[in-house]
Amino acid sequence: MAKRRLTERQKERISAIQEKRRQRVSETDKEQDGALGSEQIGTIISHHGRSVIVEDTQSKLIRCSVRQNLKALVCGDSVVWQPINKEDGDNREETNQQGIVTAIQPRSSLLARQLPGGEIKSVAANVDQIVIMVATKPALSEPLIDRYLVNAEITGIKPVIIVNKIDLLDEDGFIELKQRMKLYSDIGYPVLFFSVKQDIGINQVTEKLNQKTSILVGQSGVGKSSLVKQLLPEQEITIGKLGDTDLGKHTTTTSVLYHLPCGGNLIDSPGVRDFGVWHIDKDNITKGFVEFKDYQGKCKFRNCSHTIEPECAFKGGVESGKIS
Ligand SMILES: Nc1nc2c(ncn2[C@@H]2O[C@H](COP(=O)(O)OP(=O)(O)OP(=O)(O)O)[C@@H](O)[C@H]2O)c(=O)[nH]1
Ligand SMILES: [Mg+2]
Ligand SMILES: [Zn+2]
Repeated sequence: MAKRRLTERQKERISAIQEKRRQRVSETDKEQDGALGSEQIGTIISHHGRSVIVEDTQSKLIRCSVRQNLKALVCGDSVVWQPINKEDGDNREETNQQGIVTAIQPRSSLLARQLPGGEIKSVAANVDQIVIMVATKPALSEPLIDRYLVNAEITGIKPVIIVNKIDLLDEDGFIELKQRMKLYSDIGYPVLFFSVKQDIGINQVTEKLNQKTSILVGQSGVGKSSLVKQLLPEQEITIGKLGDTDLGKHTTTTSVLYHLPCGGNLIDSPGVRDFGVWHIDKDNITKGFVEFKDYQGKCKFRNCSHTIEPECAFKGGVESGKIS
């Protein structure tokens, strides 16, 4: 589609309209302020359309709406919120709204992904670790693991790979799987073999989750919620059914942050088909592959595309078996 050029006049008109809208929003916000209690700190536990569940410092859950001028909040965000003081005849009980989020605290990290339409969607904030869950069913895909890893490296969040459902493999199948996953352990990523069904590997998993805030990501049906349920049997968590198609059914529809008994937090997230890297430019994608690090800047040509150029360090790395 050809880009439409806006004239200066049109631009001025648009920004005047936007400014007016901003003023209107802040006036409604001010009107509400009279009914608000004092400012408090909380954490976003989950997100439901325009409202969020905030956990206060006493572990109480409060349903809050979000000030319109704030950017999109995500699970794990630390926020400032104010309780709504109820007056007689107030029918807010029906909406169950108990507070308003008025500010976001600075984020230590933000995981985002690109939607198929191109839009960048924030996934979770303030996480220390990305737990990439894959399984023997739905089938394991290295390109998908790679895209998760690139996203993790670019965001600066440490990844861990969990391979679930090893109960479905026979001995030879397990040997083959371990060989495939060696690709990742060889370049420094922790790989844990696991089965929720047969209770294999849970100790190593808890050890990794201990005292950290982690987000569980991976395709639908790999068993993310099943792991959460195993760690928190008391919690009401819906587990999906695997159909004949071998694909999950997108059982989890919204991210939720859970507190772990071992200390730390675990965010369960909805399964996604893909975790696109299209929003990351070529140089940064290259940096997202840790095994390229030693070869960066060592090609004969400074602008080497690592495809057809002679004396390409990357291709040398592949030939010597150091890069897969
Ligand atoms: N055989 C086997 N099945 C498992 C294991 N873990 C989970 N499952 C099954 O896998 C299916 C999907 O599990 P969920 O935990 O709902 O998967 P999910 O990753 O949360 O899926 P979404 O919420 O859709 O993203 C369920 O039928 C589980 O019973 C396992 O270790 N072995
Ligand atoms: Mg789930
Ligand atoms: Zn090169």
